Amino acid sequence: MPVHNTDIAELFRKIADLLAIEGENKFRIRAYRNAAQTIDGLSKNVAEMIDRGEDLSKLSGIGDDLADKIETFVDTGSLPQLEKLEKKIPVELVKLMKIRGLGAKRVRALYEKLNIRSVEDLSKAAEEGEISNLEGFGKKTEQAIMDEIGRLDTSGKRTMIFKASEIAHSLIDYLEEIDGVKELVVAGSYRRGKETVGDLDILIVTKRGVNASEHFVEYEDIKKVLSRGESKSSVLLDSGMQVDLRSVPAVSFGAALLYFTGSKAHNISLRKIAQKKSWKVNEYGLFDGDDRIAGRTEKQIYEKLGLEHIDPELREDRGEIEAARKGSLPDLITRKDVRGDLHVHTNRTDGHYSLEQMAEAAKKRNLDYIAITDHSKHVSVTGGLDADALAEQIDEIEEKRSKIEGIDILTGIEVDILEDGSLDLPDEILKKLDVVVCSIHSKFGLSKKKQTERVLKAMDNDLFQIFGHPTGRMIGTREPYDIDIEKVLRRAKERGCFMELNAHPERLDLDDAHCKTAKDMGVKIAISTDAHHTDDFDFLEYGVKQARRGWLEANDVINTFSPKRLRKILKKT
Ligand code: DGT
Ligand code: CA
Ligand code: CA
Ligand code: ZN
Repeated sequence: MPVHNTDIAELFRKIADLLAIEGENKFRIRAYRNAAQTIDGLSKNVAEMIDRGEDLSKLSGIGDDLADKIETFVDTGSLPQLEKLEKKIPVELVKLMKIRGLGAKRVRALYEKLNIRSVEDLSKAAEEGEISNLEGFGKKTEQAIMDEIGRLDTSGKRTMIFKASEIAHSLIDYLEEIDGVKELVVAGSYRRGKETVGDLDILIVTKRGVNASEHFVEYEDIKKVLSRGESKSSVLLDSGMQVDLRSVPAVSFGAALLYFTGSKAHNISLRKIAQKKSWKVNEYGLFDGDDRIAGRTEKQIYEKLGLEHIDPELREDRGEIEAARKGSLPDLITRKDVRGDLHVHTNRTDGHYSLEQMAEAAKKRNLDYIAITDHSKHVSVTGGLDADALAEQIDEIEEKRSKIEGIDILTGIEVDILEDGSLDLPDEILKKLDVVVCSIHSKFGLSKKKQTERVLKAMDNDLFQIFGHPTGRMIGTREPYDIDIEKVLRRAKERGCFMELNAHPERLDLDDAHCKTAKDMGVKIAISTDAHHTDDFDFLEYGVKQARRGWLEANDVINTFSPKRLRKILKKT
């Protein structure tokens, strides 16, 4: 197994934590933490640097001693020093240090006085009121610990956006019943359209005298109320998702929305701009001394800071602030710009509906065209089509095309890219199609070099149009295969190929960062649903969100084009 930089950084953090619990001197502890930070920030793989004989002790914060330790760890997968520490101190204690409000000293006191070794021990002791009896801990600390444990329950577990969206919609419907609601918005990563969401951050503005919290904590899907108060309450839902509800006054609504939408990095950059003008920005407003100079809307605040309004999906501190200052923000694609879907399956392979049913469903979603792209024979479990079966399907489409009104049906295939980079069907049949999506469905384990070459070679075929779900990842369940996307993008640019942004919420592949890279390199994207079911066309919403996070405009996305323009750019020969 290759050692990743994150493994080494984590190792050093663990040692630092254990040393802290042991009561080691703070300089030694800091040395490990600094080293972890250095390694986290490196753009090169440390194990590979060792292979090349590079001197690690040249890195900032890494002396000879730590350089030796890294080599030992990379060579053997363990470190004697860590093993020794682990014998003295239960490693689970390190987890306790992650609980906000518990430093090394307190963790040690809890261990020595109450024999608390794990989060479970801690939770039990807190509930039984043992902690508030300890010297240096009070009732308040005990309550804070209980709240944090509730939070810990859910941390690490992220919810996919479509699930989060379902949860958020029901909750919003429920909260809208409150009398006197003036504003109700889900902020946080959800509003930024991230592919997964940690928790939901809801903001509410109501008429004076309304206590929204009271209603909130009565929601039926609540497993546990973590805290309740008039301005802020937190609950844990049965689904495991945490929700924070904050009541804010209308004069601060824009400021609160900006603050709780984040991202944190974006907020920090805004704060710096305010500071340069000797102003202060927080969740209550933008202040010049004690004067609130903006706060009601986000736009006001951006304006005062000399910035154009920035769409939530861009707020990741990836250059959007600079662009907003210069007036060069992208005009982000919207769902309305999307006119067609270029990756659709039918019951000829593993889809569940007929061509007509899929066409009807697409029409209902205001699409002007779809391409039927069933699997090719290599994916035999789906009943993938061979050349004859595909020829039959082409005939079927041509025959039915005139009968299905109001939507244009393109012929197509999702053809497998075989291990040697050839396509699973002969050129003669591929040539007859409007749309050729090429995908990998086998041999995910190839080395990065081989996997990349497989795709580059496939792109040499003039009939290769769109690279389907380019990294093969499934969020939370399957890592992407090892592939050099930048190389692939460069070849796509040279060869006039397009990249898919597969809108299936478990894929969202390409991801946001790769979409931006593609755009910067001048490679266009197809946002496709990979629909197997009539409802799947609704996935377009998530694809568009991801595209917006990747700075894409309508013109960067080929399925915003008219059928005529699309047919023209798809033809290379
Ligand atoms: P998540 O829930 O993990 O998917 O991600 P977010 O972005 O929703 O983060 P969350 O729920 O911890 O906080 C919501 C927003 O509140 C976050 O995007 C920015 C803001 N925020 C939270 N903590 C801080 C902080 O320490 N400093 C600043 N400047 N902003 C913060
Ligand atoms: Ca959140
Ligand atoms: Ca939150
Ligand atoms: Zn596929």
